[in-house]
Amino acid sequence: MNHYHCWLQYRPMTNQSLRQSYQQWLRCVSLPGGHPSPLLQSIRDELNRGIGAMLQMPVDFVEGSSPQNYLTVIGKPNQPLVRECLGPKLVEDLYQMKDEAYCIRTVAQAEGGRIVITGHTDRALLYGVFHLLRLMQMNEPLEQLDIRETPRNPLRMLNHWDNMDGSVERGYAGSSIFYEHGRITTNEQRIRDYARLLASVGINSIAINNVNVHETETKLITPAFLPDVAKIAGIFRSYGIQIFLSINFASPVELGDLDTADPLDSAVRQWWKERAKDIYQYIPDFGGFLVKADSEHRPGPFTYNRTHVDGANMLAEALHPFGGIVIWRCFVYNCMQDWRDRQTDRAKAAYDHFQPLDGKFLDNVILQIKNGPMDFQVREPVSPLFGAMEQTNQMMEFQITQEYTGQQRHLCYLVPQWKEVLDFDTYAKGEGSTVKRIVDGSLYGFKHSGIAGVANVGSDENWTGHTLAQANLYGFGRLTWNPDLSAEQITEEWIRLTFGPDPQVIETIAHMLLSSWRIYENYTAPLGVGWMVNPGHHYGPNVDGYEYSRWGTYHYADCFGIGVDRTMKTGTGYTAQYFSPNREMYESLDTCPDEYLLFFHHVPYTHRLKSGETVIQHIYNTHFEGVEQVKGLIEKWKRLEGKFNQQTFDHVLSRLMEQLEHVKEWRDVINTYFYRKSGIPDEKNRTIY
Ligand code: GCW
Repeated sequence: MNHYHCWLQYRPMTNQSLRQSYQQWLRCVSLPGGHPSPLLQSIRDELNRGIGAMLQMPVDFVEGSSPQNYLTVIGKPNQPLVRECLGPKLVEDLYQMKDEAYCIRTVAQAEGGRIVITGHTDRALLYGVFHLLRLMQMNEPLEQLDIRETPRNPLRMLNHWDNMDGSVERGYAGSSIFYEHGRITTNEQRIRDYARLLASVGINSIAINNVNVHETETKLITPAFLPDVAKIAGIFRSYGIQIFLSINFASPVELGDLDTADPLDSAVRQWWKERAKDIYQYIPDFGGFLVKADSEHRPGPFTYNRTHVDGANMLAEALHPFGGIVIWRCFVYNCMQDWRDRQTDRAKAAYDHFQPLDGKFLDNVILQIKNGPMDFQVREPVSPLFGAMEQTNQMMEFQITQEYTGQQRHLCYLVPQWKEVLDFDTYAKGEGSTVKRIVDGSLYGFKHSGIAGVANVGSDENWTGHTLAQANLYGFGRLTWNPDLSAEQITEEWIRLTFGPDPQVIETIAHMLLSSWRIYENYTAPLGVGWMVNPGHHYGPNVDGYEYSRWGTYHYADCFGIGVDRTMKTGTGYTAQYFSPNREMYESLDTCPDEYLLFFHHVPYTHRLKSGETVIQHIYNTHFEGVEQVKGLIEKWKRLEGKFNQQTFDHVLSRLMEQLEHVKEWRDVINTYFYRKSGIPDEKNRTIY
C-alpha cells in the first residue's frame, strides 16, 4: 500500500476472472453530453485513475448509447438512456430520491448488460461512482447490483482548526494543508487529493480555518484573501463539497471599520450584510459561518450584554439572502473557575446557556454541540443538550483529531466511541429518541442538521501522522453517511481498501482497531474520570495537572475517594439535565454504569463496582492490563511483516513501540498516585512505586 492514497489505493487486480469481468463492464462508460460540469469532470478523472490503475486499461467515454454489449451508464433519471435501461416504472420510483441519493443497478441484456448509476445531482452521481470503485477495490462482483443509498445526515462536515501561519491547533500530522506563511497554499494538487478522499466517503462540507480566529484569519472574509479562498472553494466544489469559514465575532472592530461589534447595532448588522455580499460574489455556493463566540476568551455578544440569539441571528440574517447558514458552537463555559468553588459545574454549562433559548434562533442557524458535556475526553456521557431543544436545529461535533486520545501516536480508533454516542437513547421524545435521530434531523424535523468532525489531517505524507489513524477519517465519513453501519463493517471496509484482501491482515488489523479505544481507556482514564493529562498540550499522564486550575475540570481525589458528585441529591445537580429514565439511571449509584461512575459520583476507593472489583483495584487492574494489551497489539502487528510494504509495517511498529513506552508511564504514574493517596495495596502485589 502507498500511504498517501489512503483508502483509494486502486491496486492492480490480480484475480484474472474478476479482472476480465470488470474490464468488460468498465471498458465503455456513457456520461451525459454537453459541456461537462466540474463534478462530471471529477467523475471522469476518477474513473480514468481508478480503472486505469486497477484494470490497466483506458476507459472509452461515450455520450448517450453505444452498440457495445456491456456498458456502464452514468446519468440522471430523466436521461433517455437511463430510462431505457431501467424502465419507466423504476425511474418513476427514483424521482422520489433525495438530491444526494443514488441508485446503482445492473440490468442484464441478451449478450451483455448495463450498469446504471443514477441520481438527481452530479454530486449524487459522483457518490455512486465512488461506491462502484469501492466495490471493485473490494473485489465484489458487479453482475447483480441493486443498490440504493441516501445519506442520513444532511451536513457531513469537517472542521479544520488550521491557522494561516501553517500551524494546526491540536494537529498531530504535520502542518496545515491549506496555509503556509500567512497565505493560502499554492499546492492545489494536495487539496484536490484531499477533496477526492473526502468525497469518496460522502463528506459535503468543510470549514477551512480554526474556530479560534486570530488576526490574519479575521481577514479571510475580505477581498485581501477571498480570491484565494475562492480557489480552494473551486477545488472542493468539483467534489461536491461546500466551504465554510470560521469568523471572528469582533471582525467589524478588528478590521478597523467600526468601534463596536454589538449585534443589535444597525451599522454592525449592515457591515455583516456587506461582507456576506462580498463573499458570495467570490463564492456563489459558500456554505456559511462557523462561530466560536464567548468561549475561551473569544469575543461574542456577551461583551455588549447581548445573547447568543442576538449574535447568531444577526449573522444568519446577513447570510440568508444567499442561502448561507450559521453554525454556532455550544462550547461555552466559564474558563476562569476557582477550583475551590464546588457548586459551579462545567458539565452543566452548555445546557444552561442554550436550552432556555430554544425556539429563538432563525431557521438558518444550527447549534453545534460537542458529543459530551465537557470536551472530547476518552469517555464522557452524551451531552444532555441533544434533544433538549425541540425547535432549534442541532448538529453533532466529534473530534477526529486525537487531542485526548493519544495524539495519533497511540492507536485509538474512535468509531466504536462515536457509535455509542449516536446510538444513545436520550428519551427526549420517548423511547427511541436516539442521538442519531436528533442530529439527522428526523426526530424533530430540523431544517438543517448533521455531524461535524474536527479533522485529523495535516501535511504529513500519510495525512494523519499514524497511518492507522486514517481509519478514523474514513470511519467518520462512512458513519456520518449512515450511522446504522456497524463499527465492524466500516472497519473491515477500510482495511480491505487500504491493505487489500488478505484475511489474516483483515482479521488482525480489525481486532487491533476495534479493541484500541478500550485499551486506551484502560491505561488512561478510569471509570469516566477525565483530564489526568499534562496541561496545555494534553499529552501524557498528570493526575493533578488540572486539579487546581481555572478550567473547571476536576476529579477531587483525596485519601478517601475520587469522582465528581453531579447528582441532584448531594451534588451539582447535573443529572437533572437528562430526560427520564436517564436522569434516574445516572443519579443512582446502583444503576449508574461503571464506565461513568466517577463522572457522576464521588465514591470511596473501596466502593464495589458492578464487576465486583473495588474502585482502587479496578484502577490498578486496568492499568496493568493496559500495558499487557499494548504488548498484545505489538505481537499481533509483528505477525503481519511481509504482508504489505515494509515502510508501512515499520512506521506502525515504531508508533506502537512508542505507545508501549508511554503506556508504562501512564500505568506507573496513575497507579502510584492512587496508591499514595489511598494507602491501599494492590491485591495482586504487583510493582507500584
Ligand atoms: O478541546 C479544546 C481544545 C482547544 C479548542 C477548544 C474548542 C479550538 O483544547 O484547542 O480550541 O476545545 O473546541 O474550541
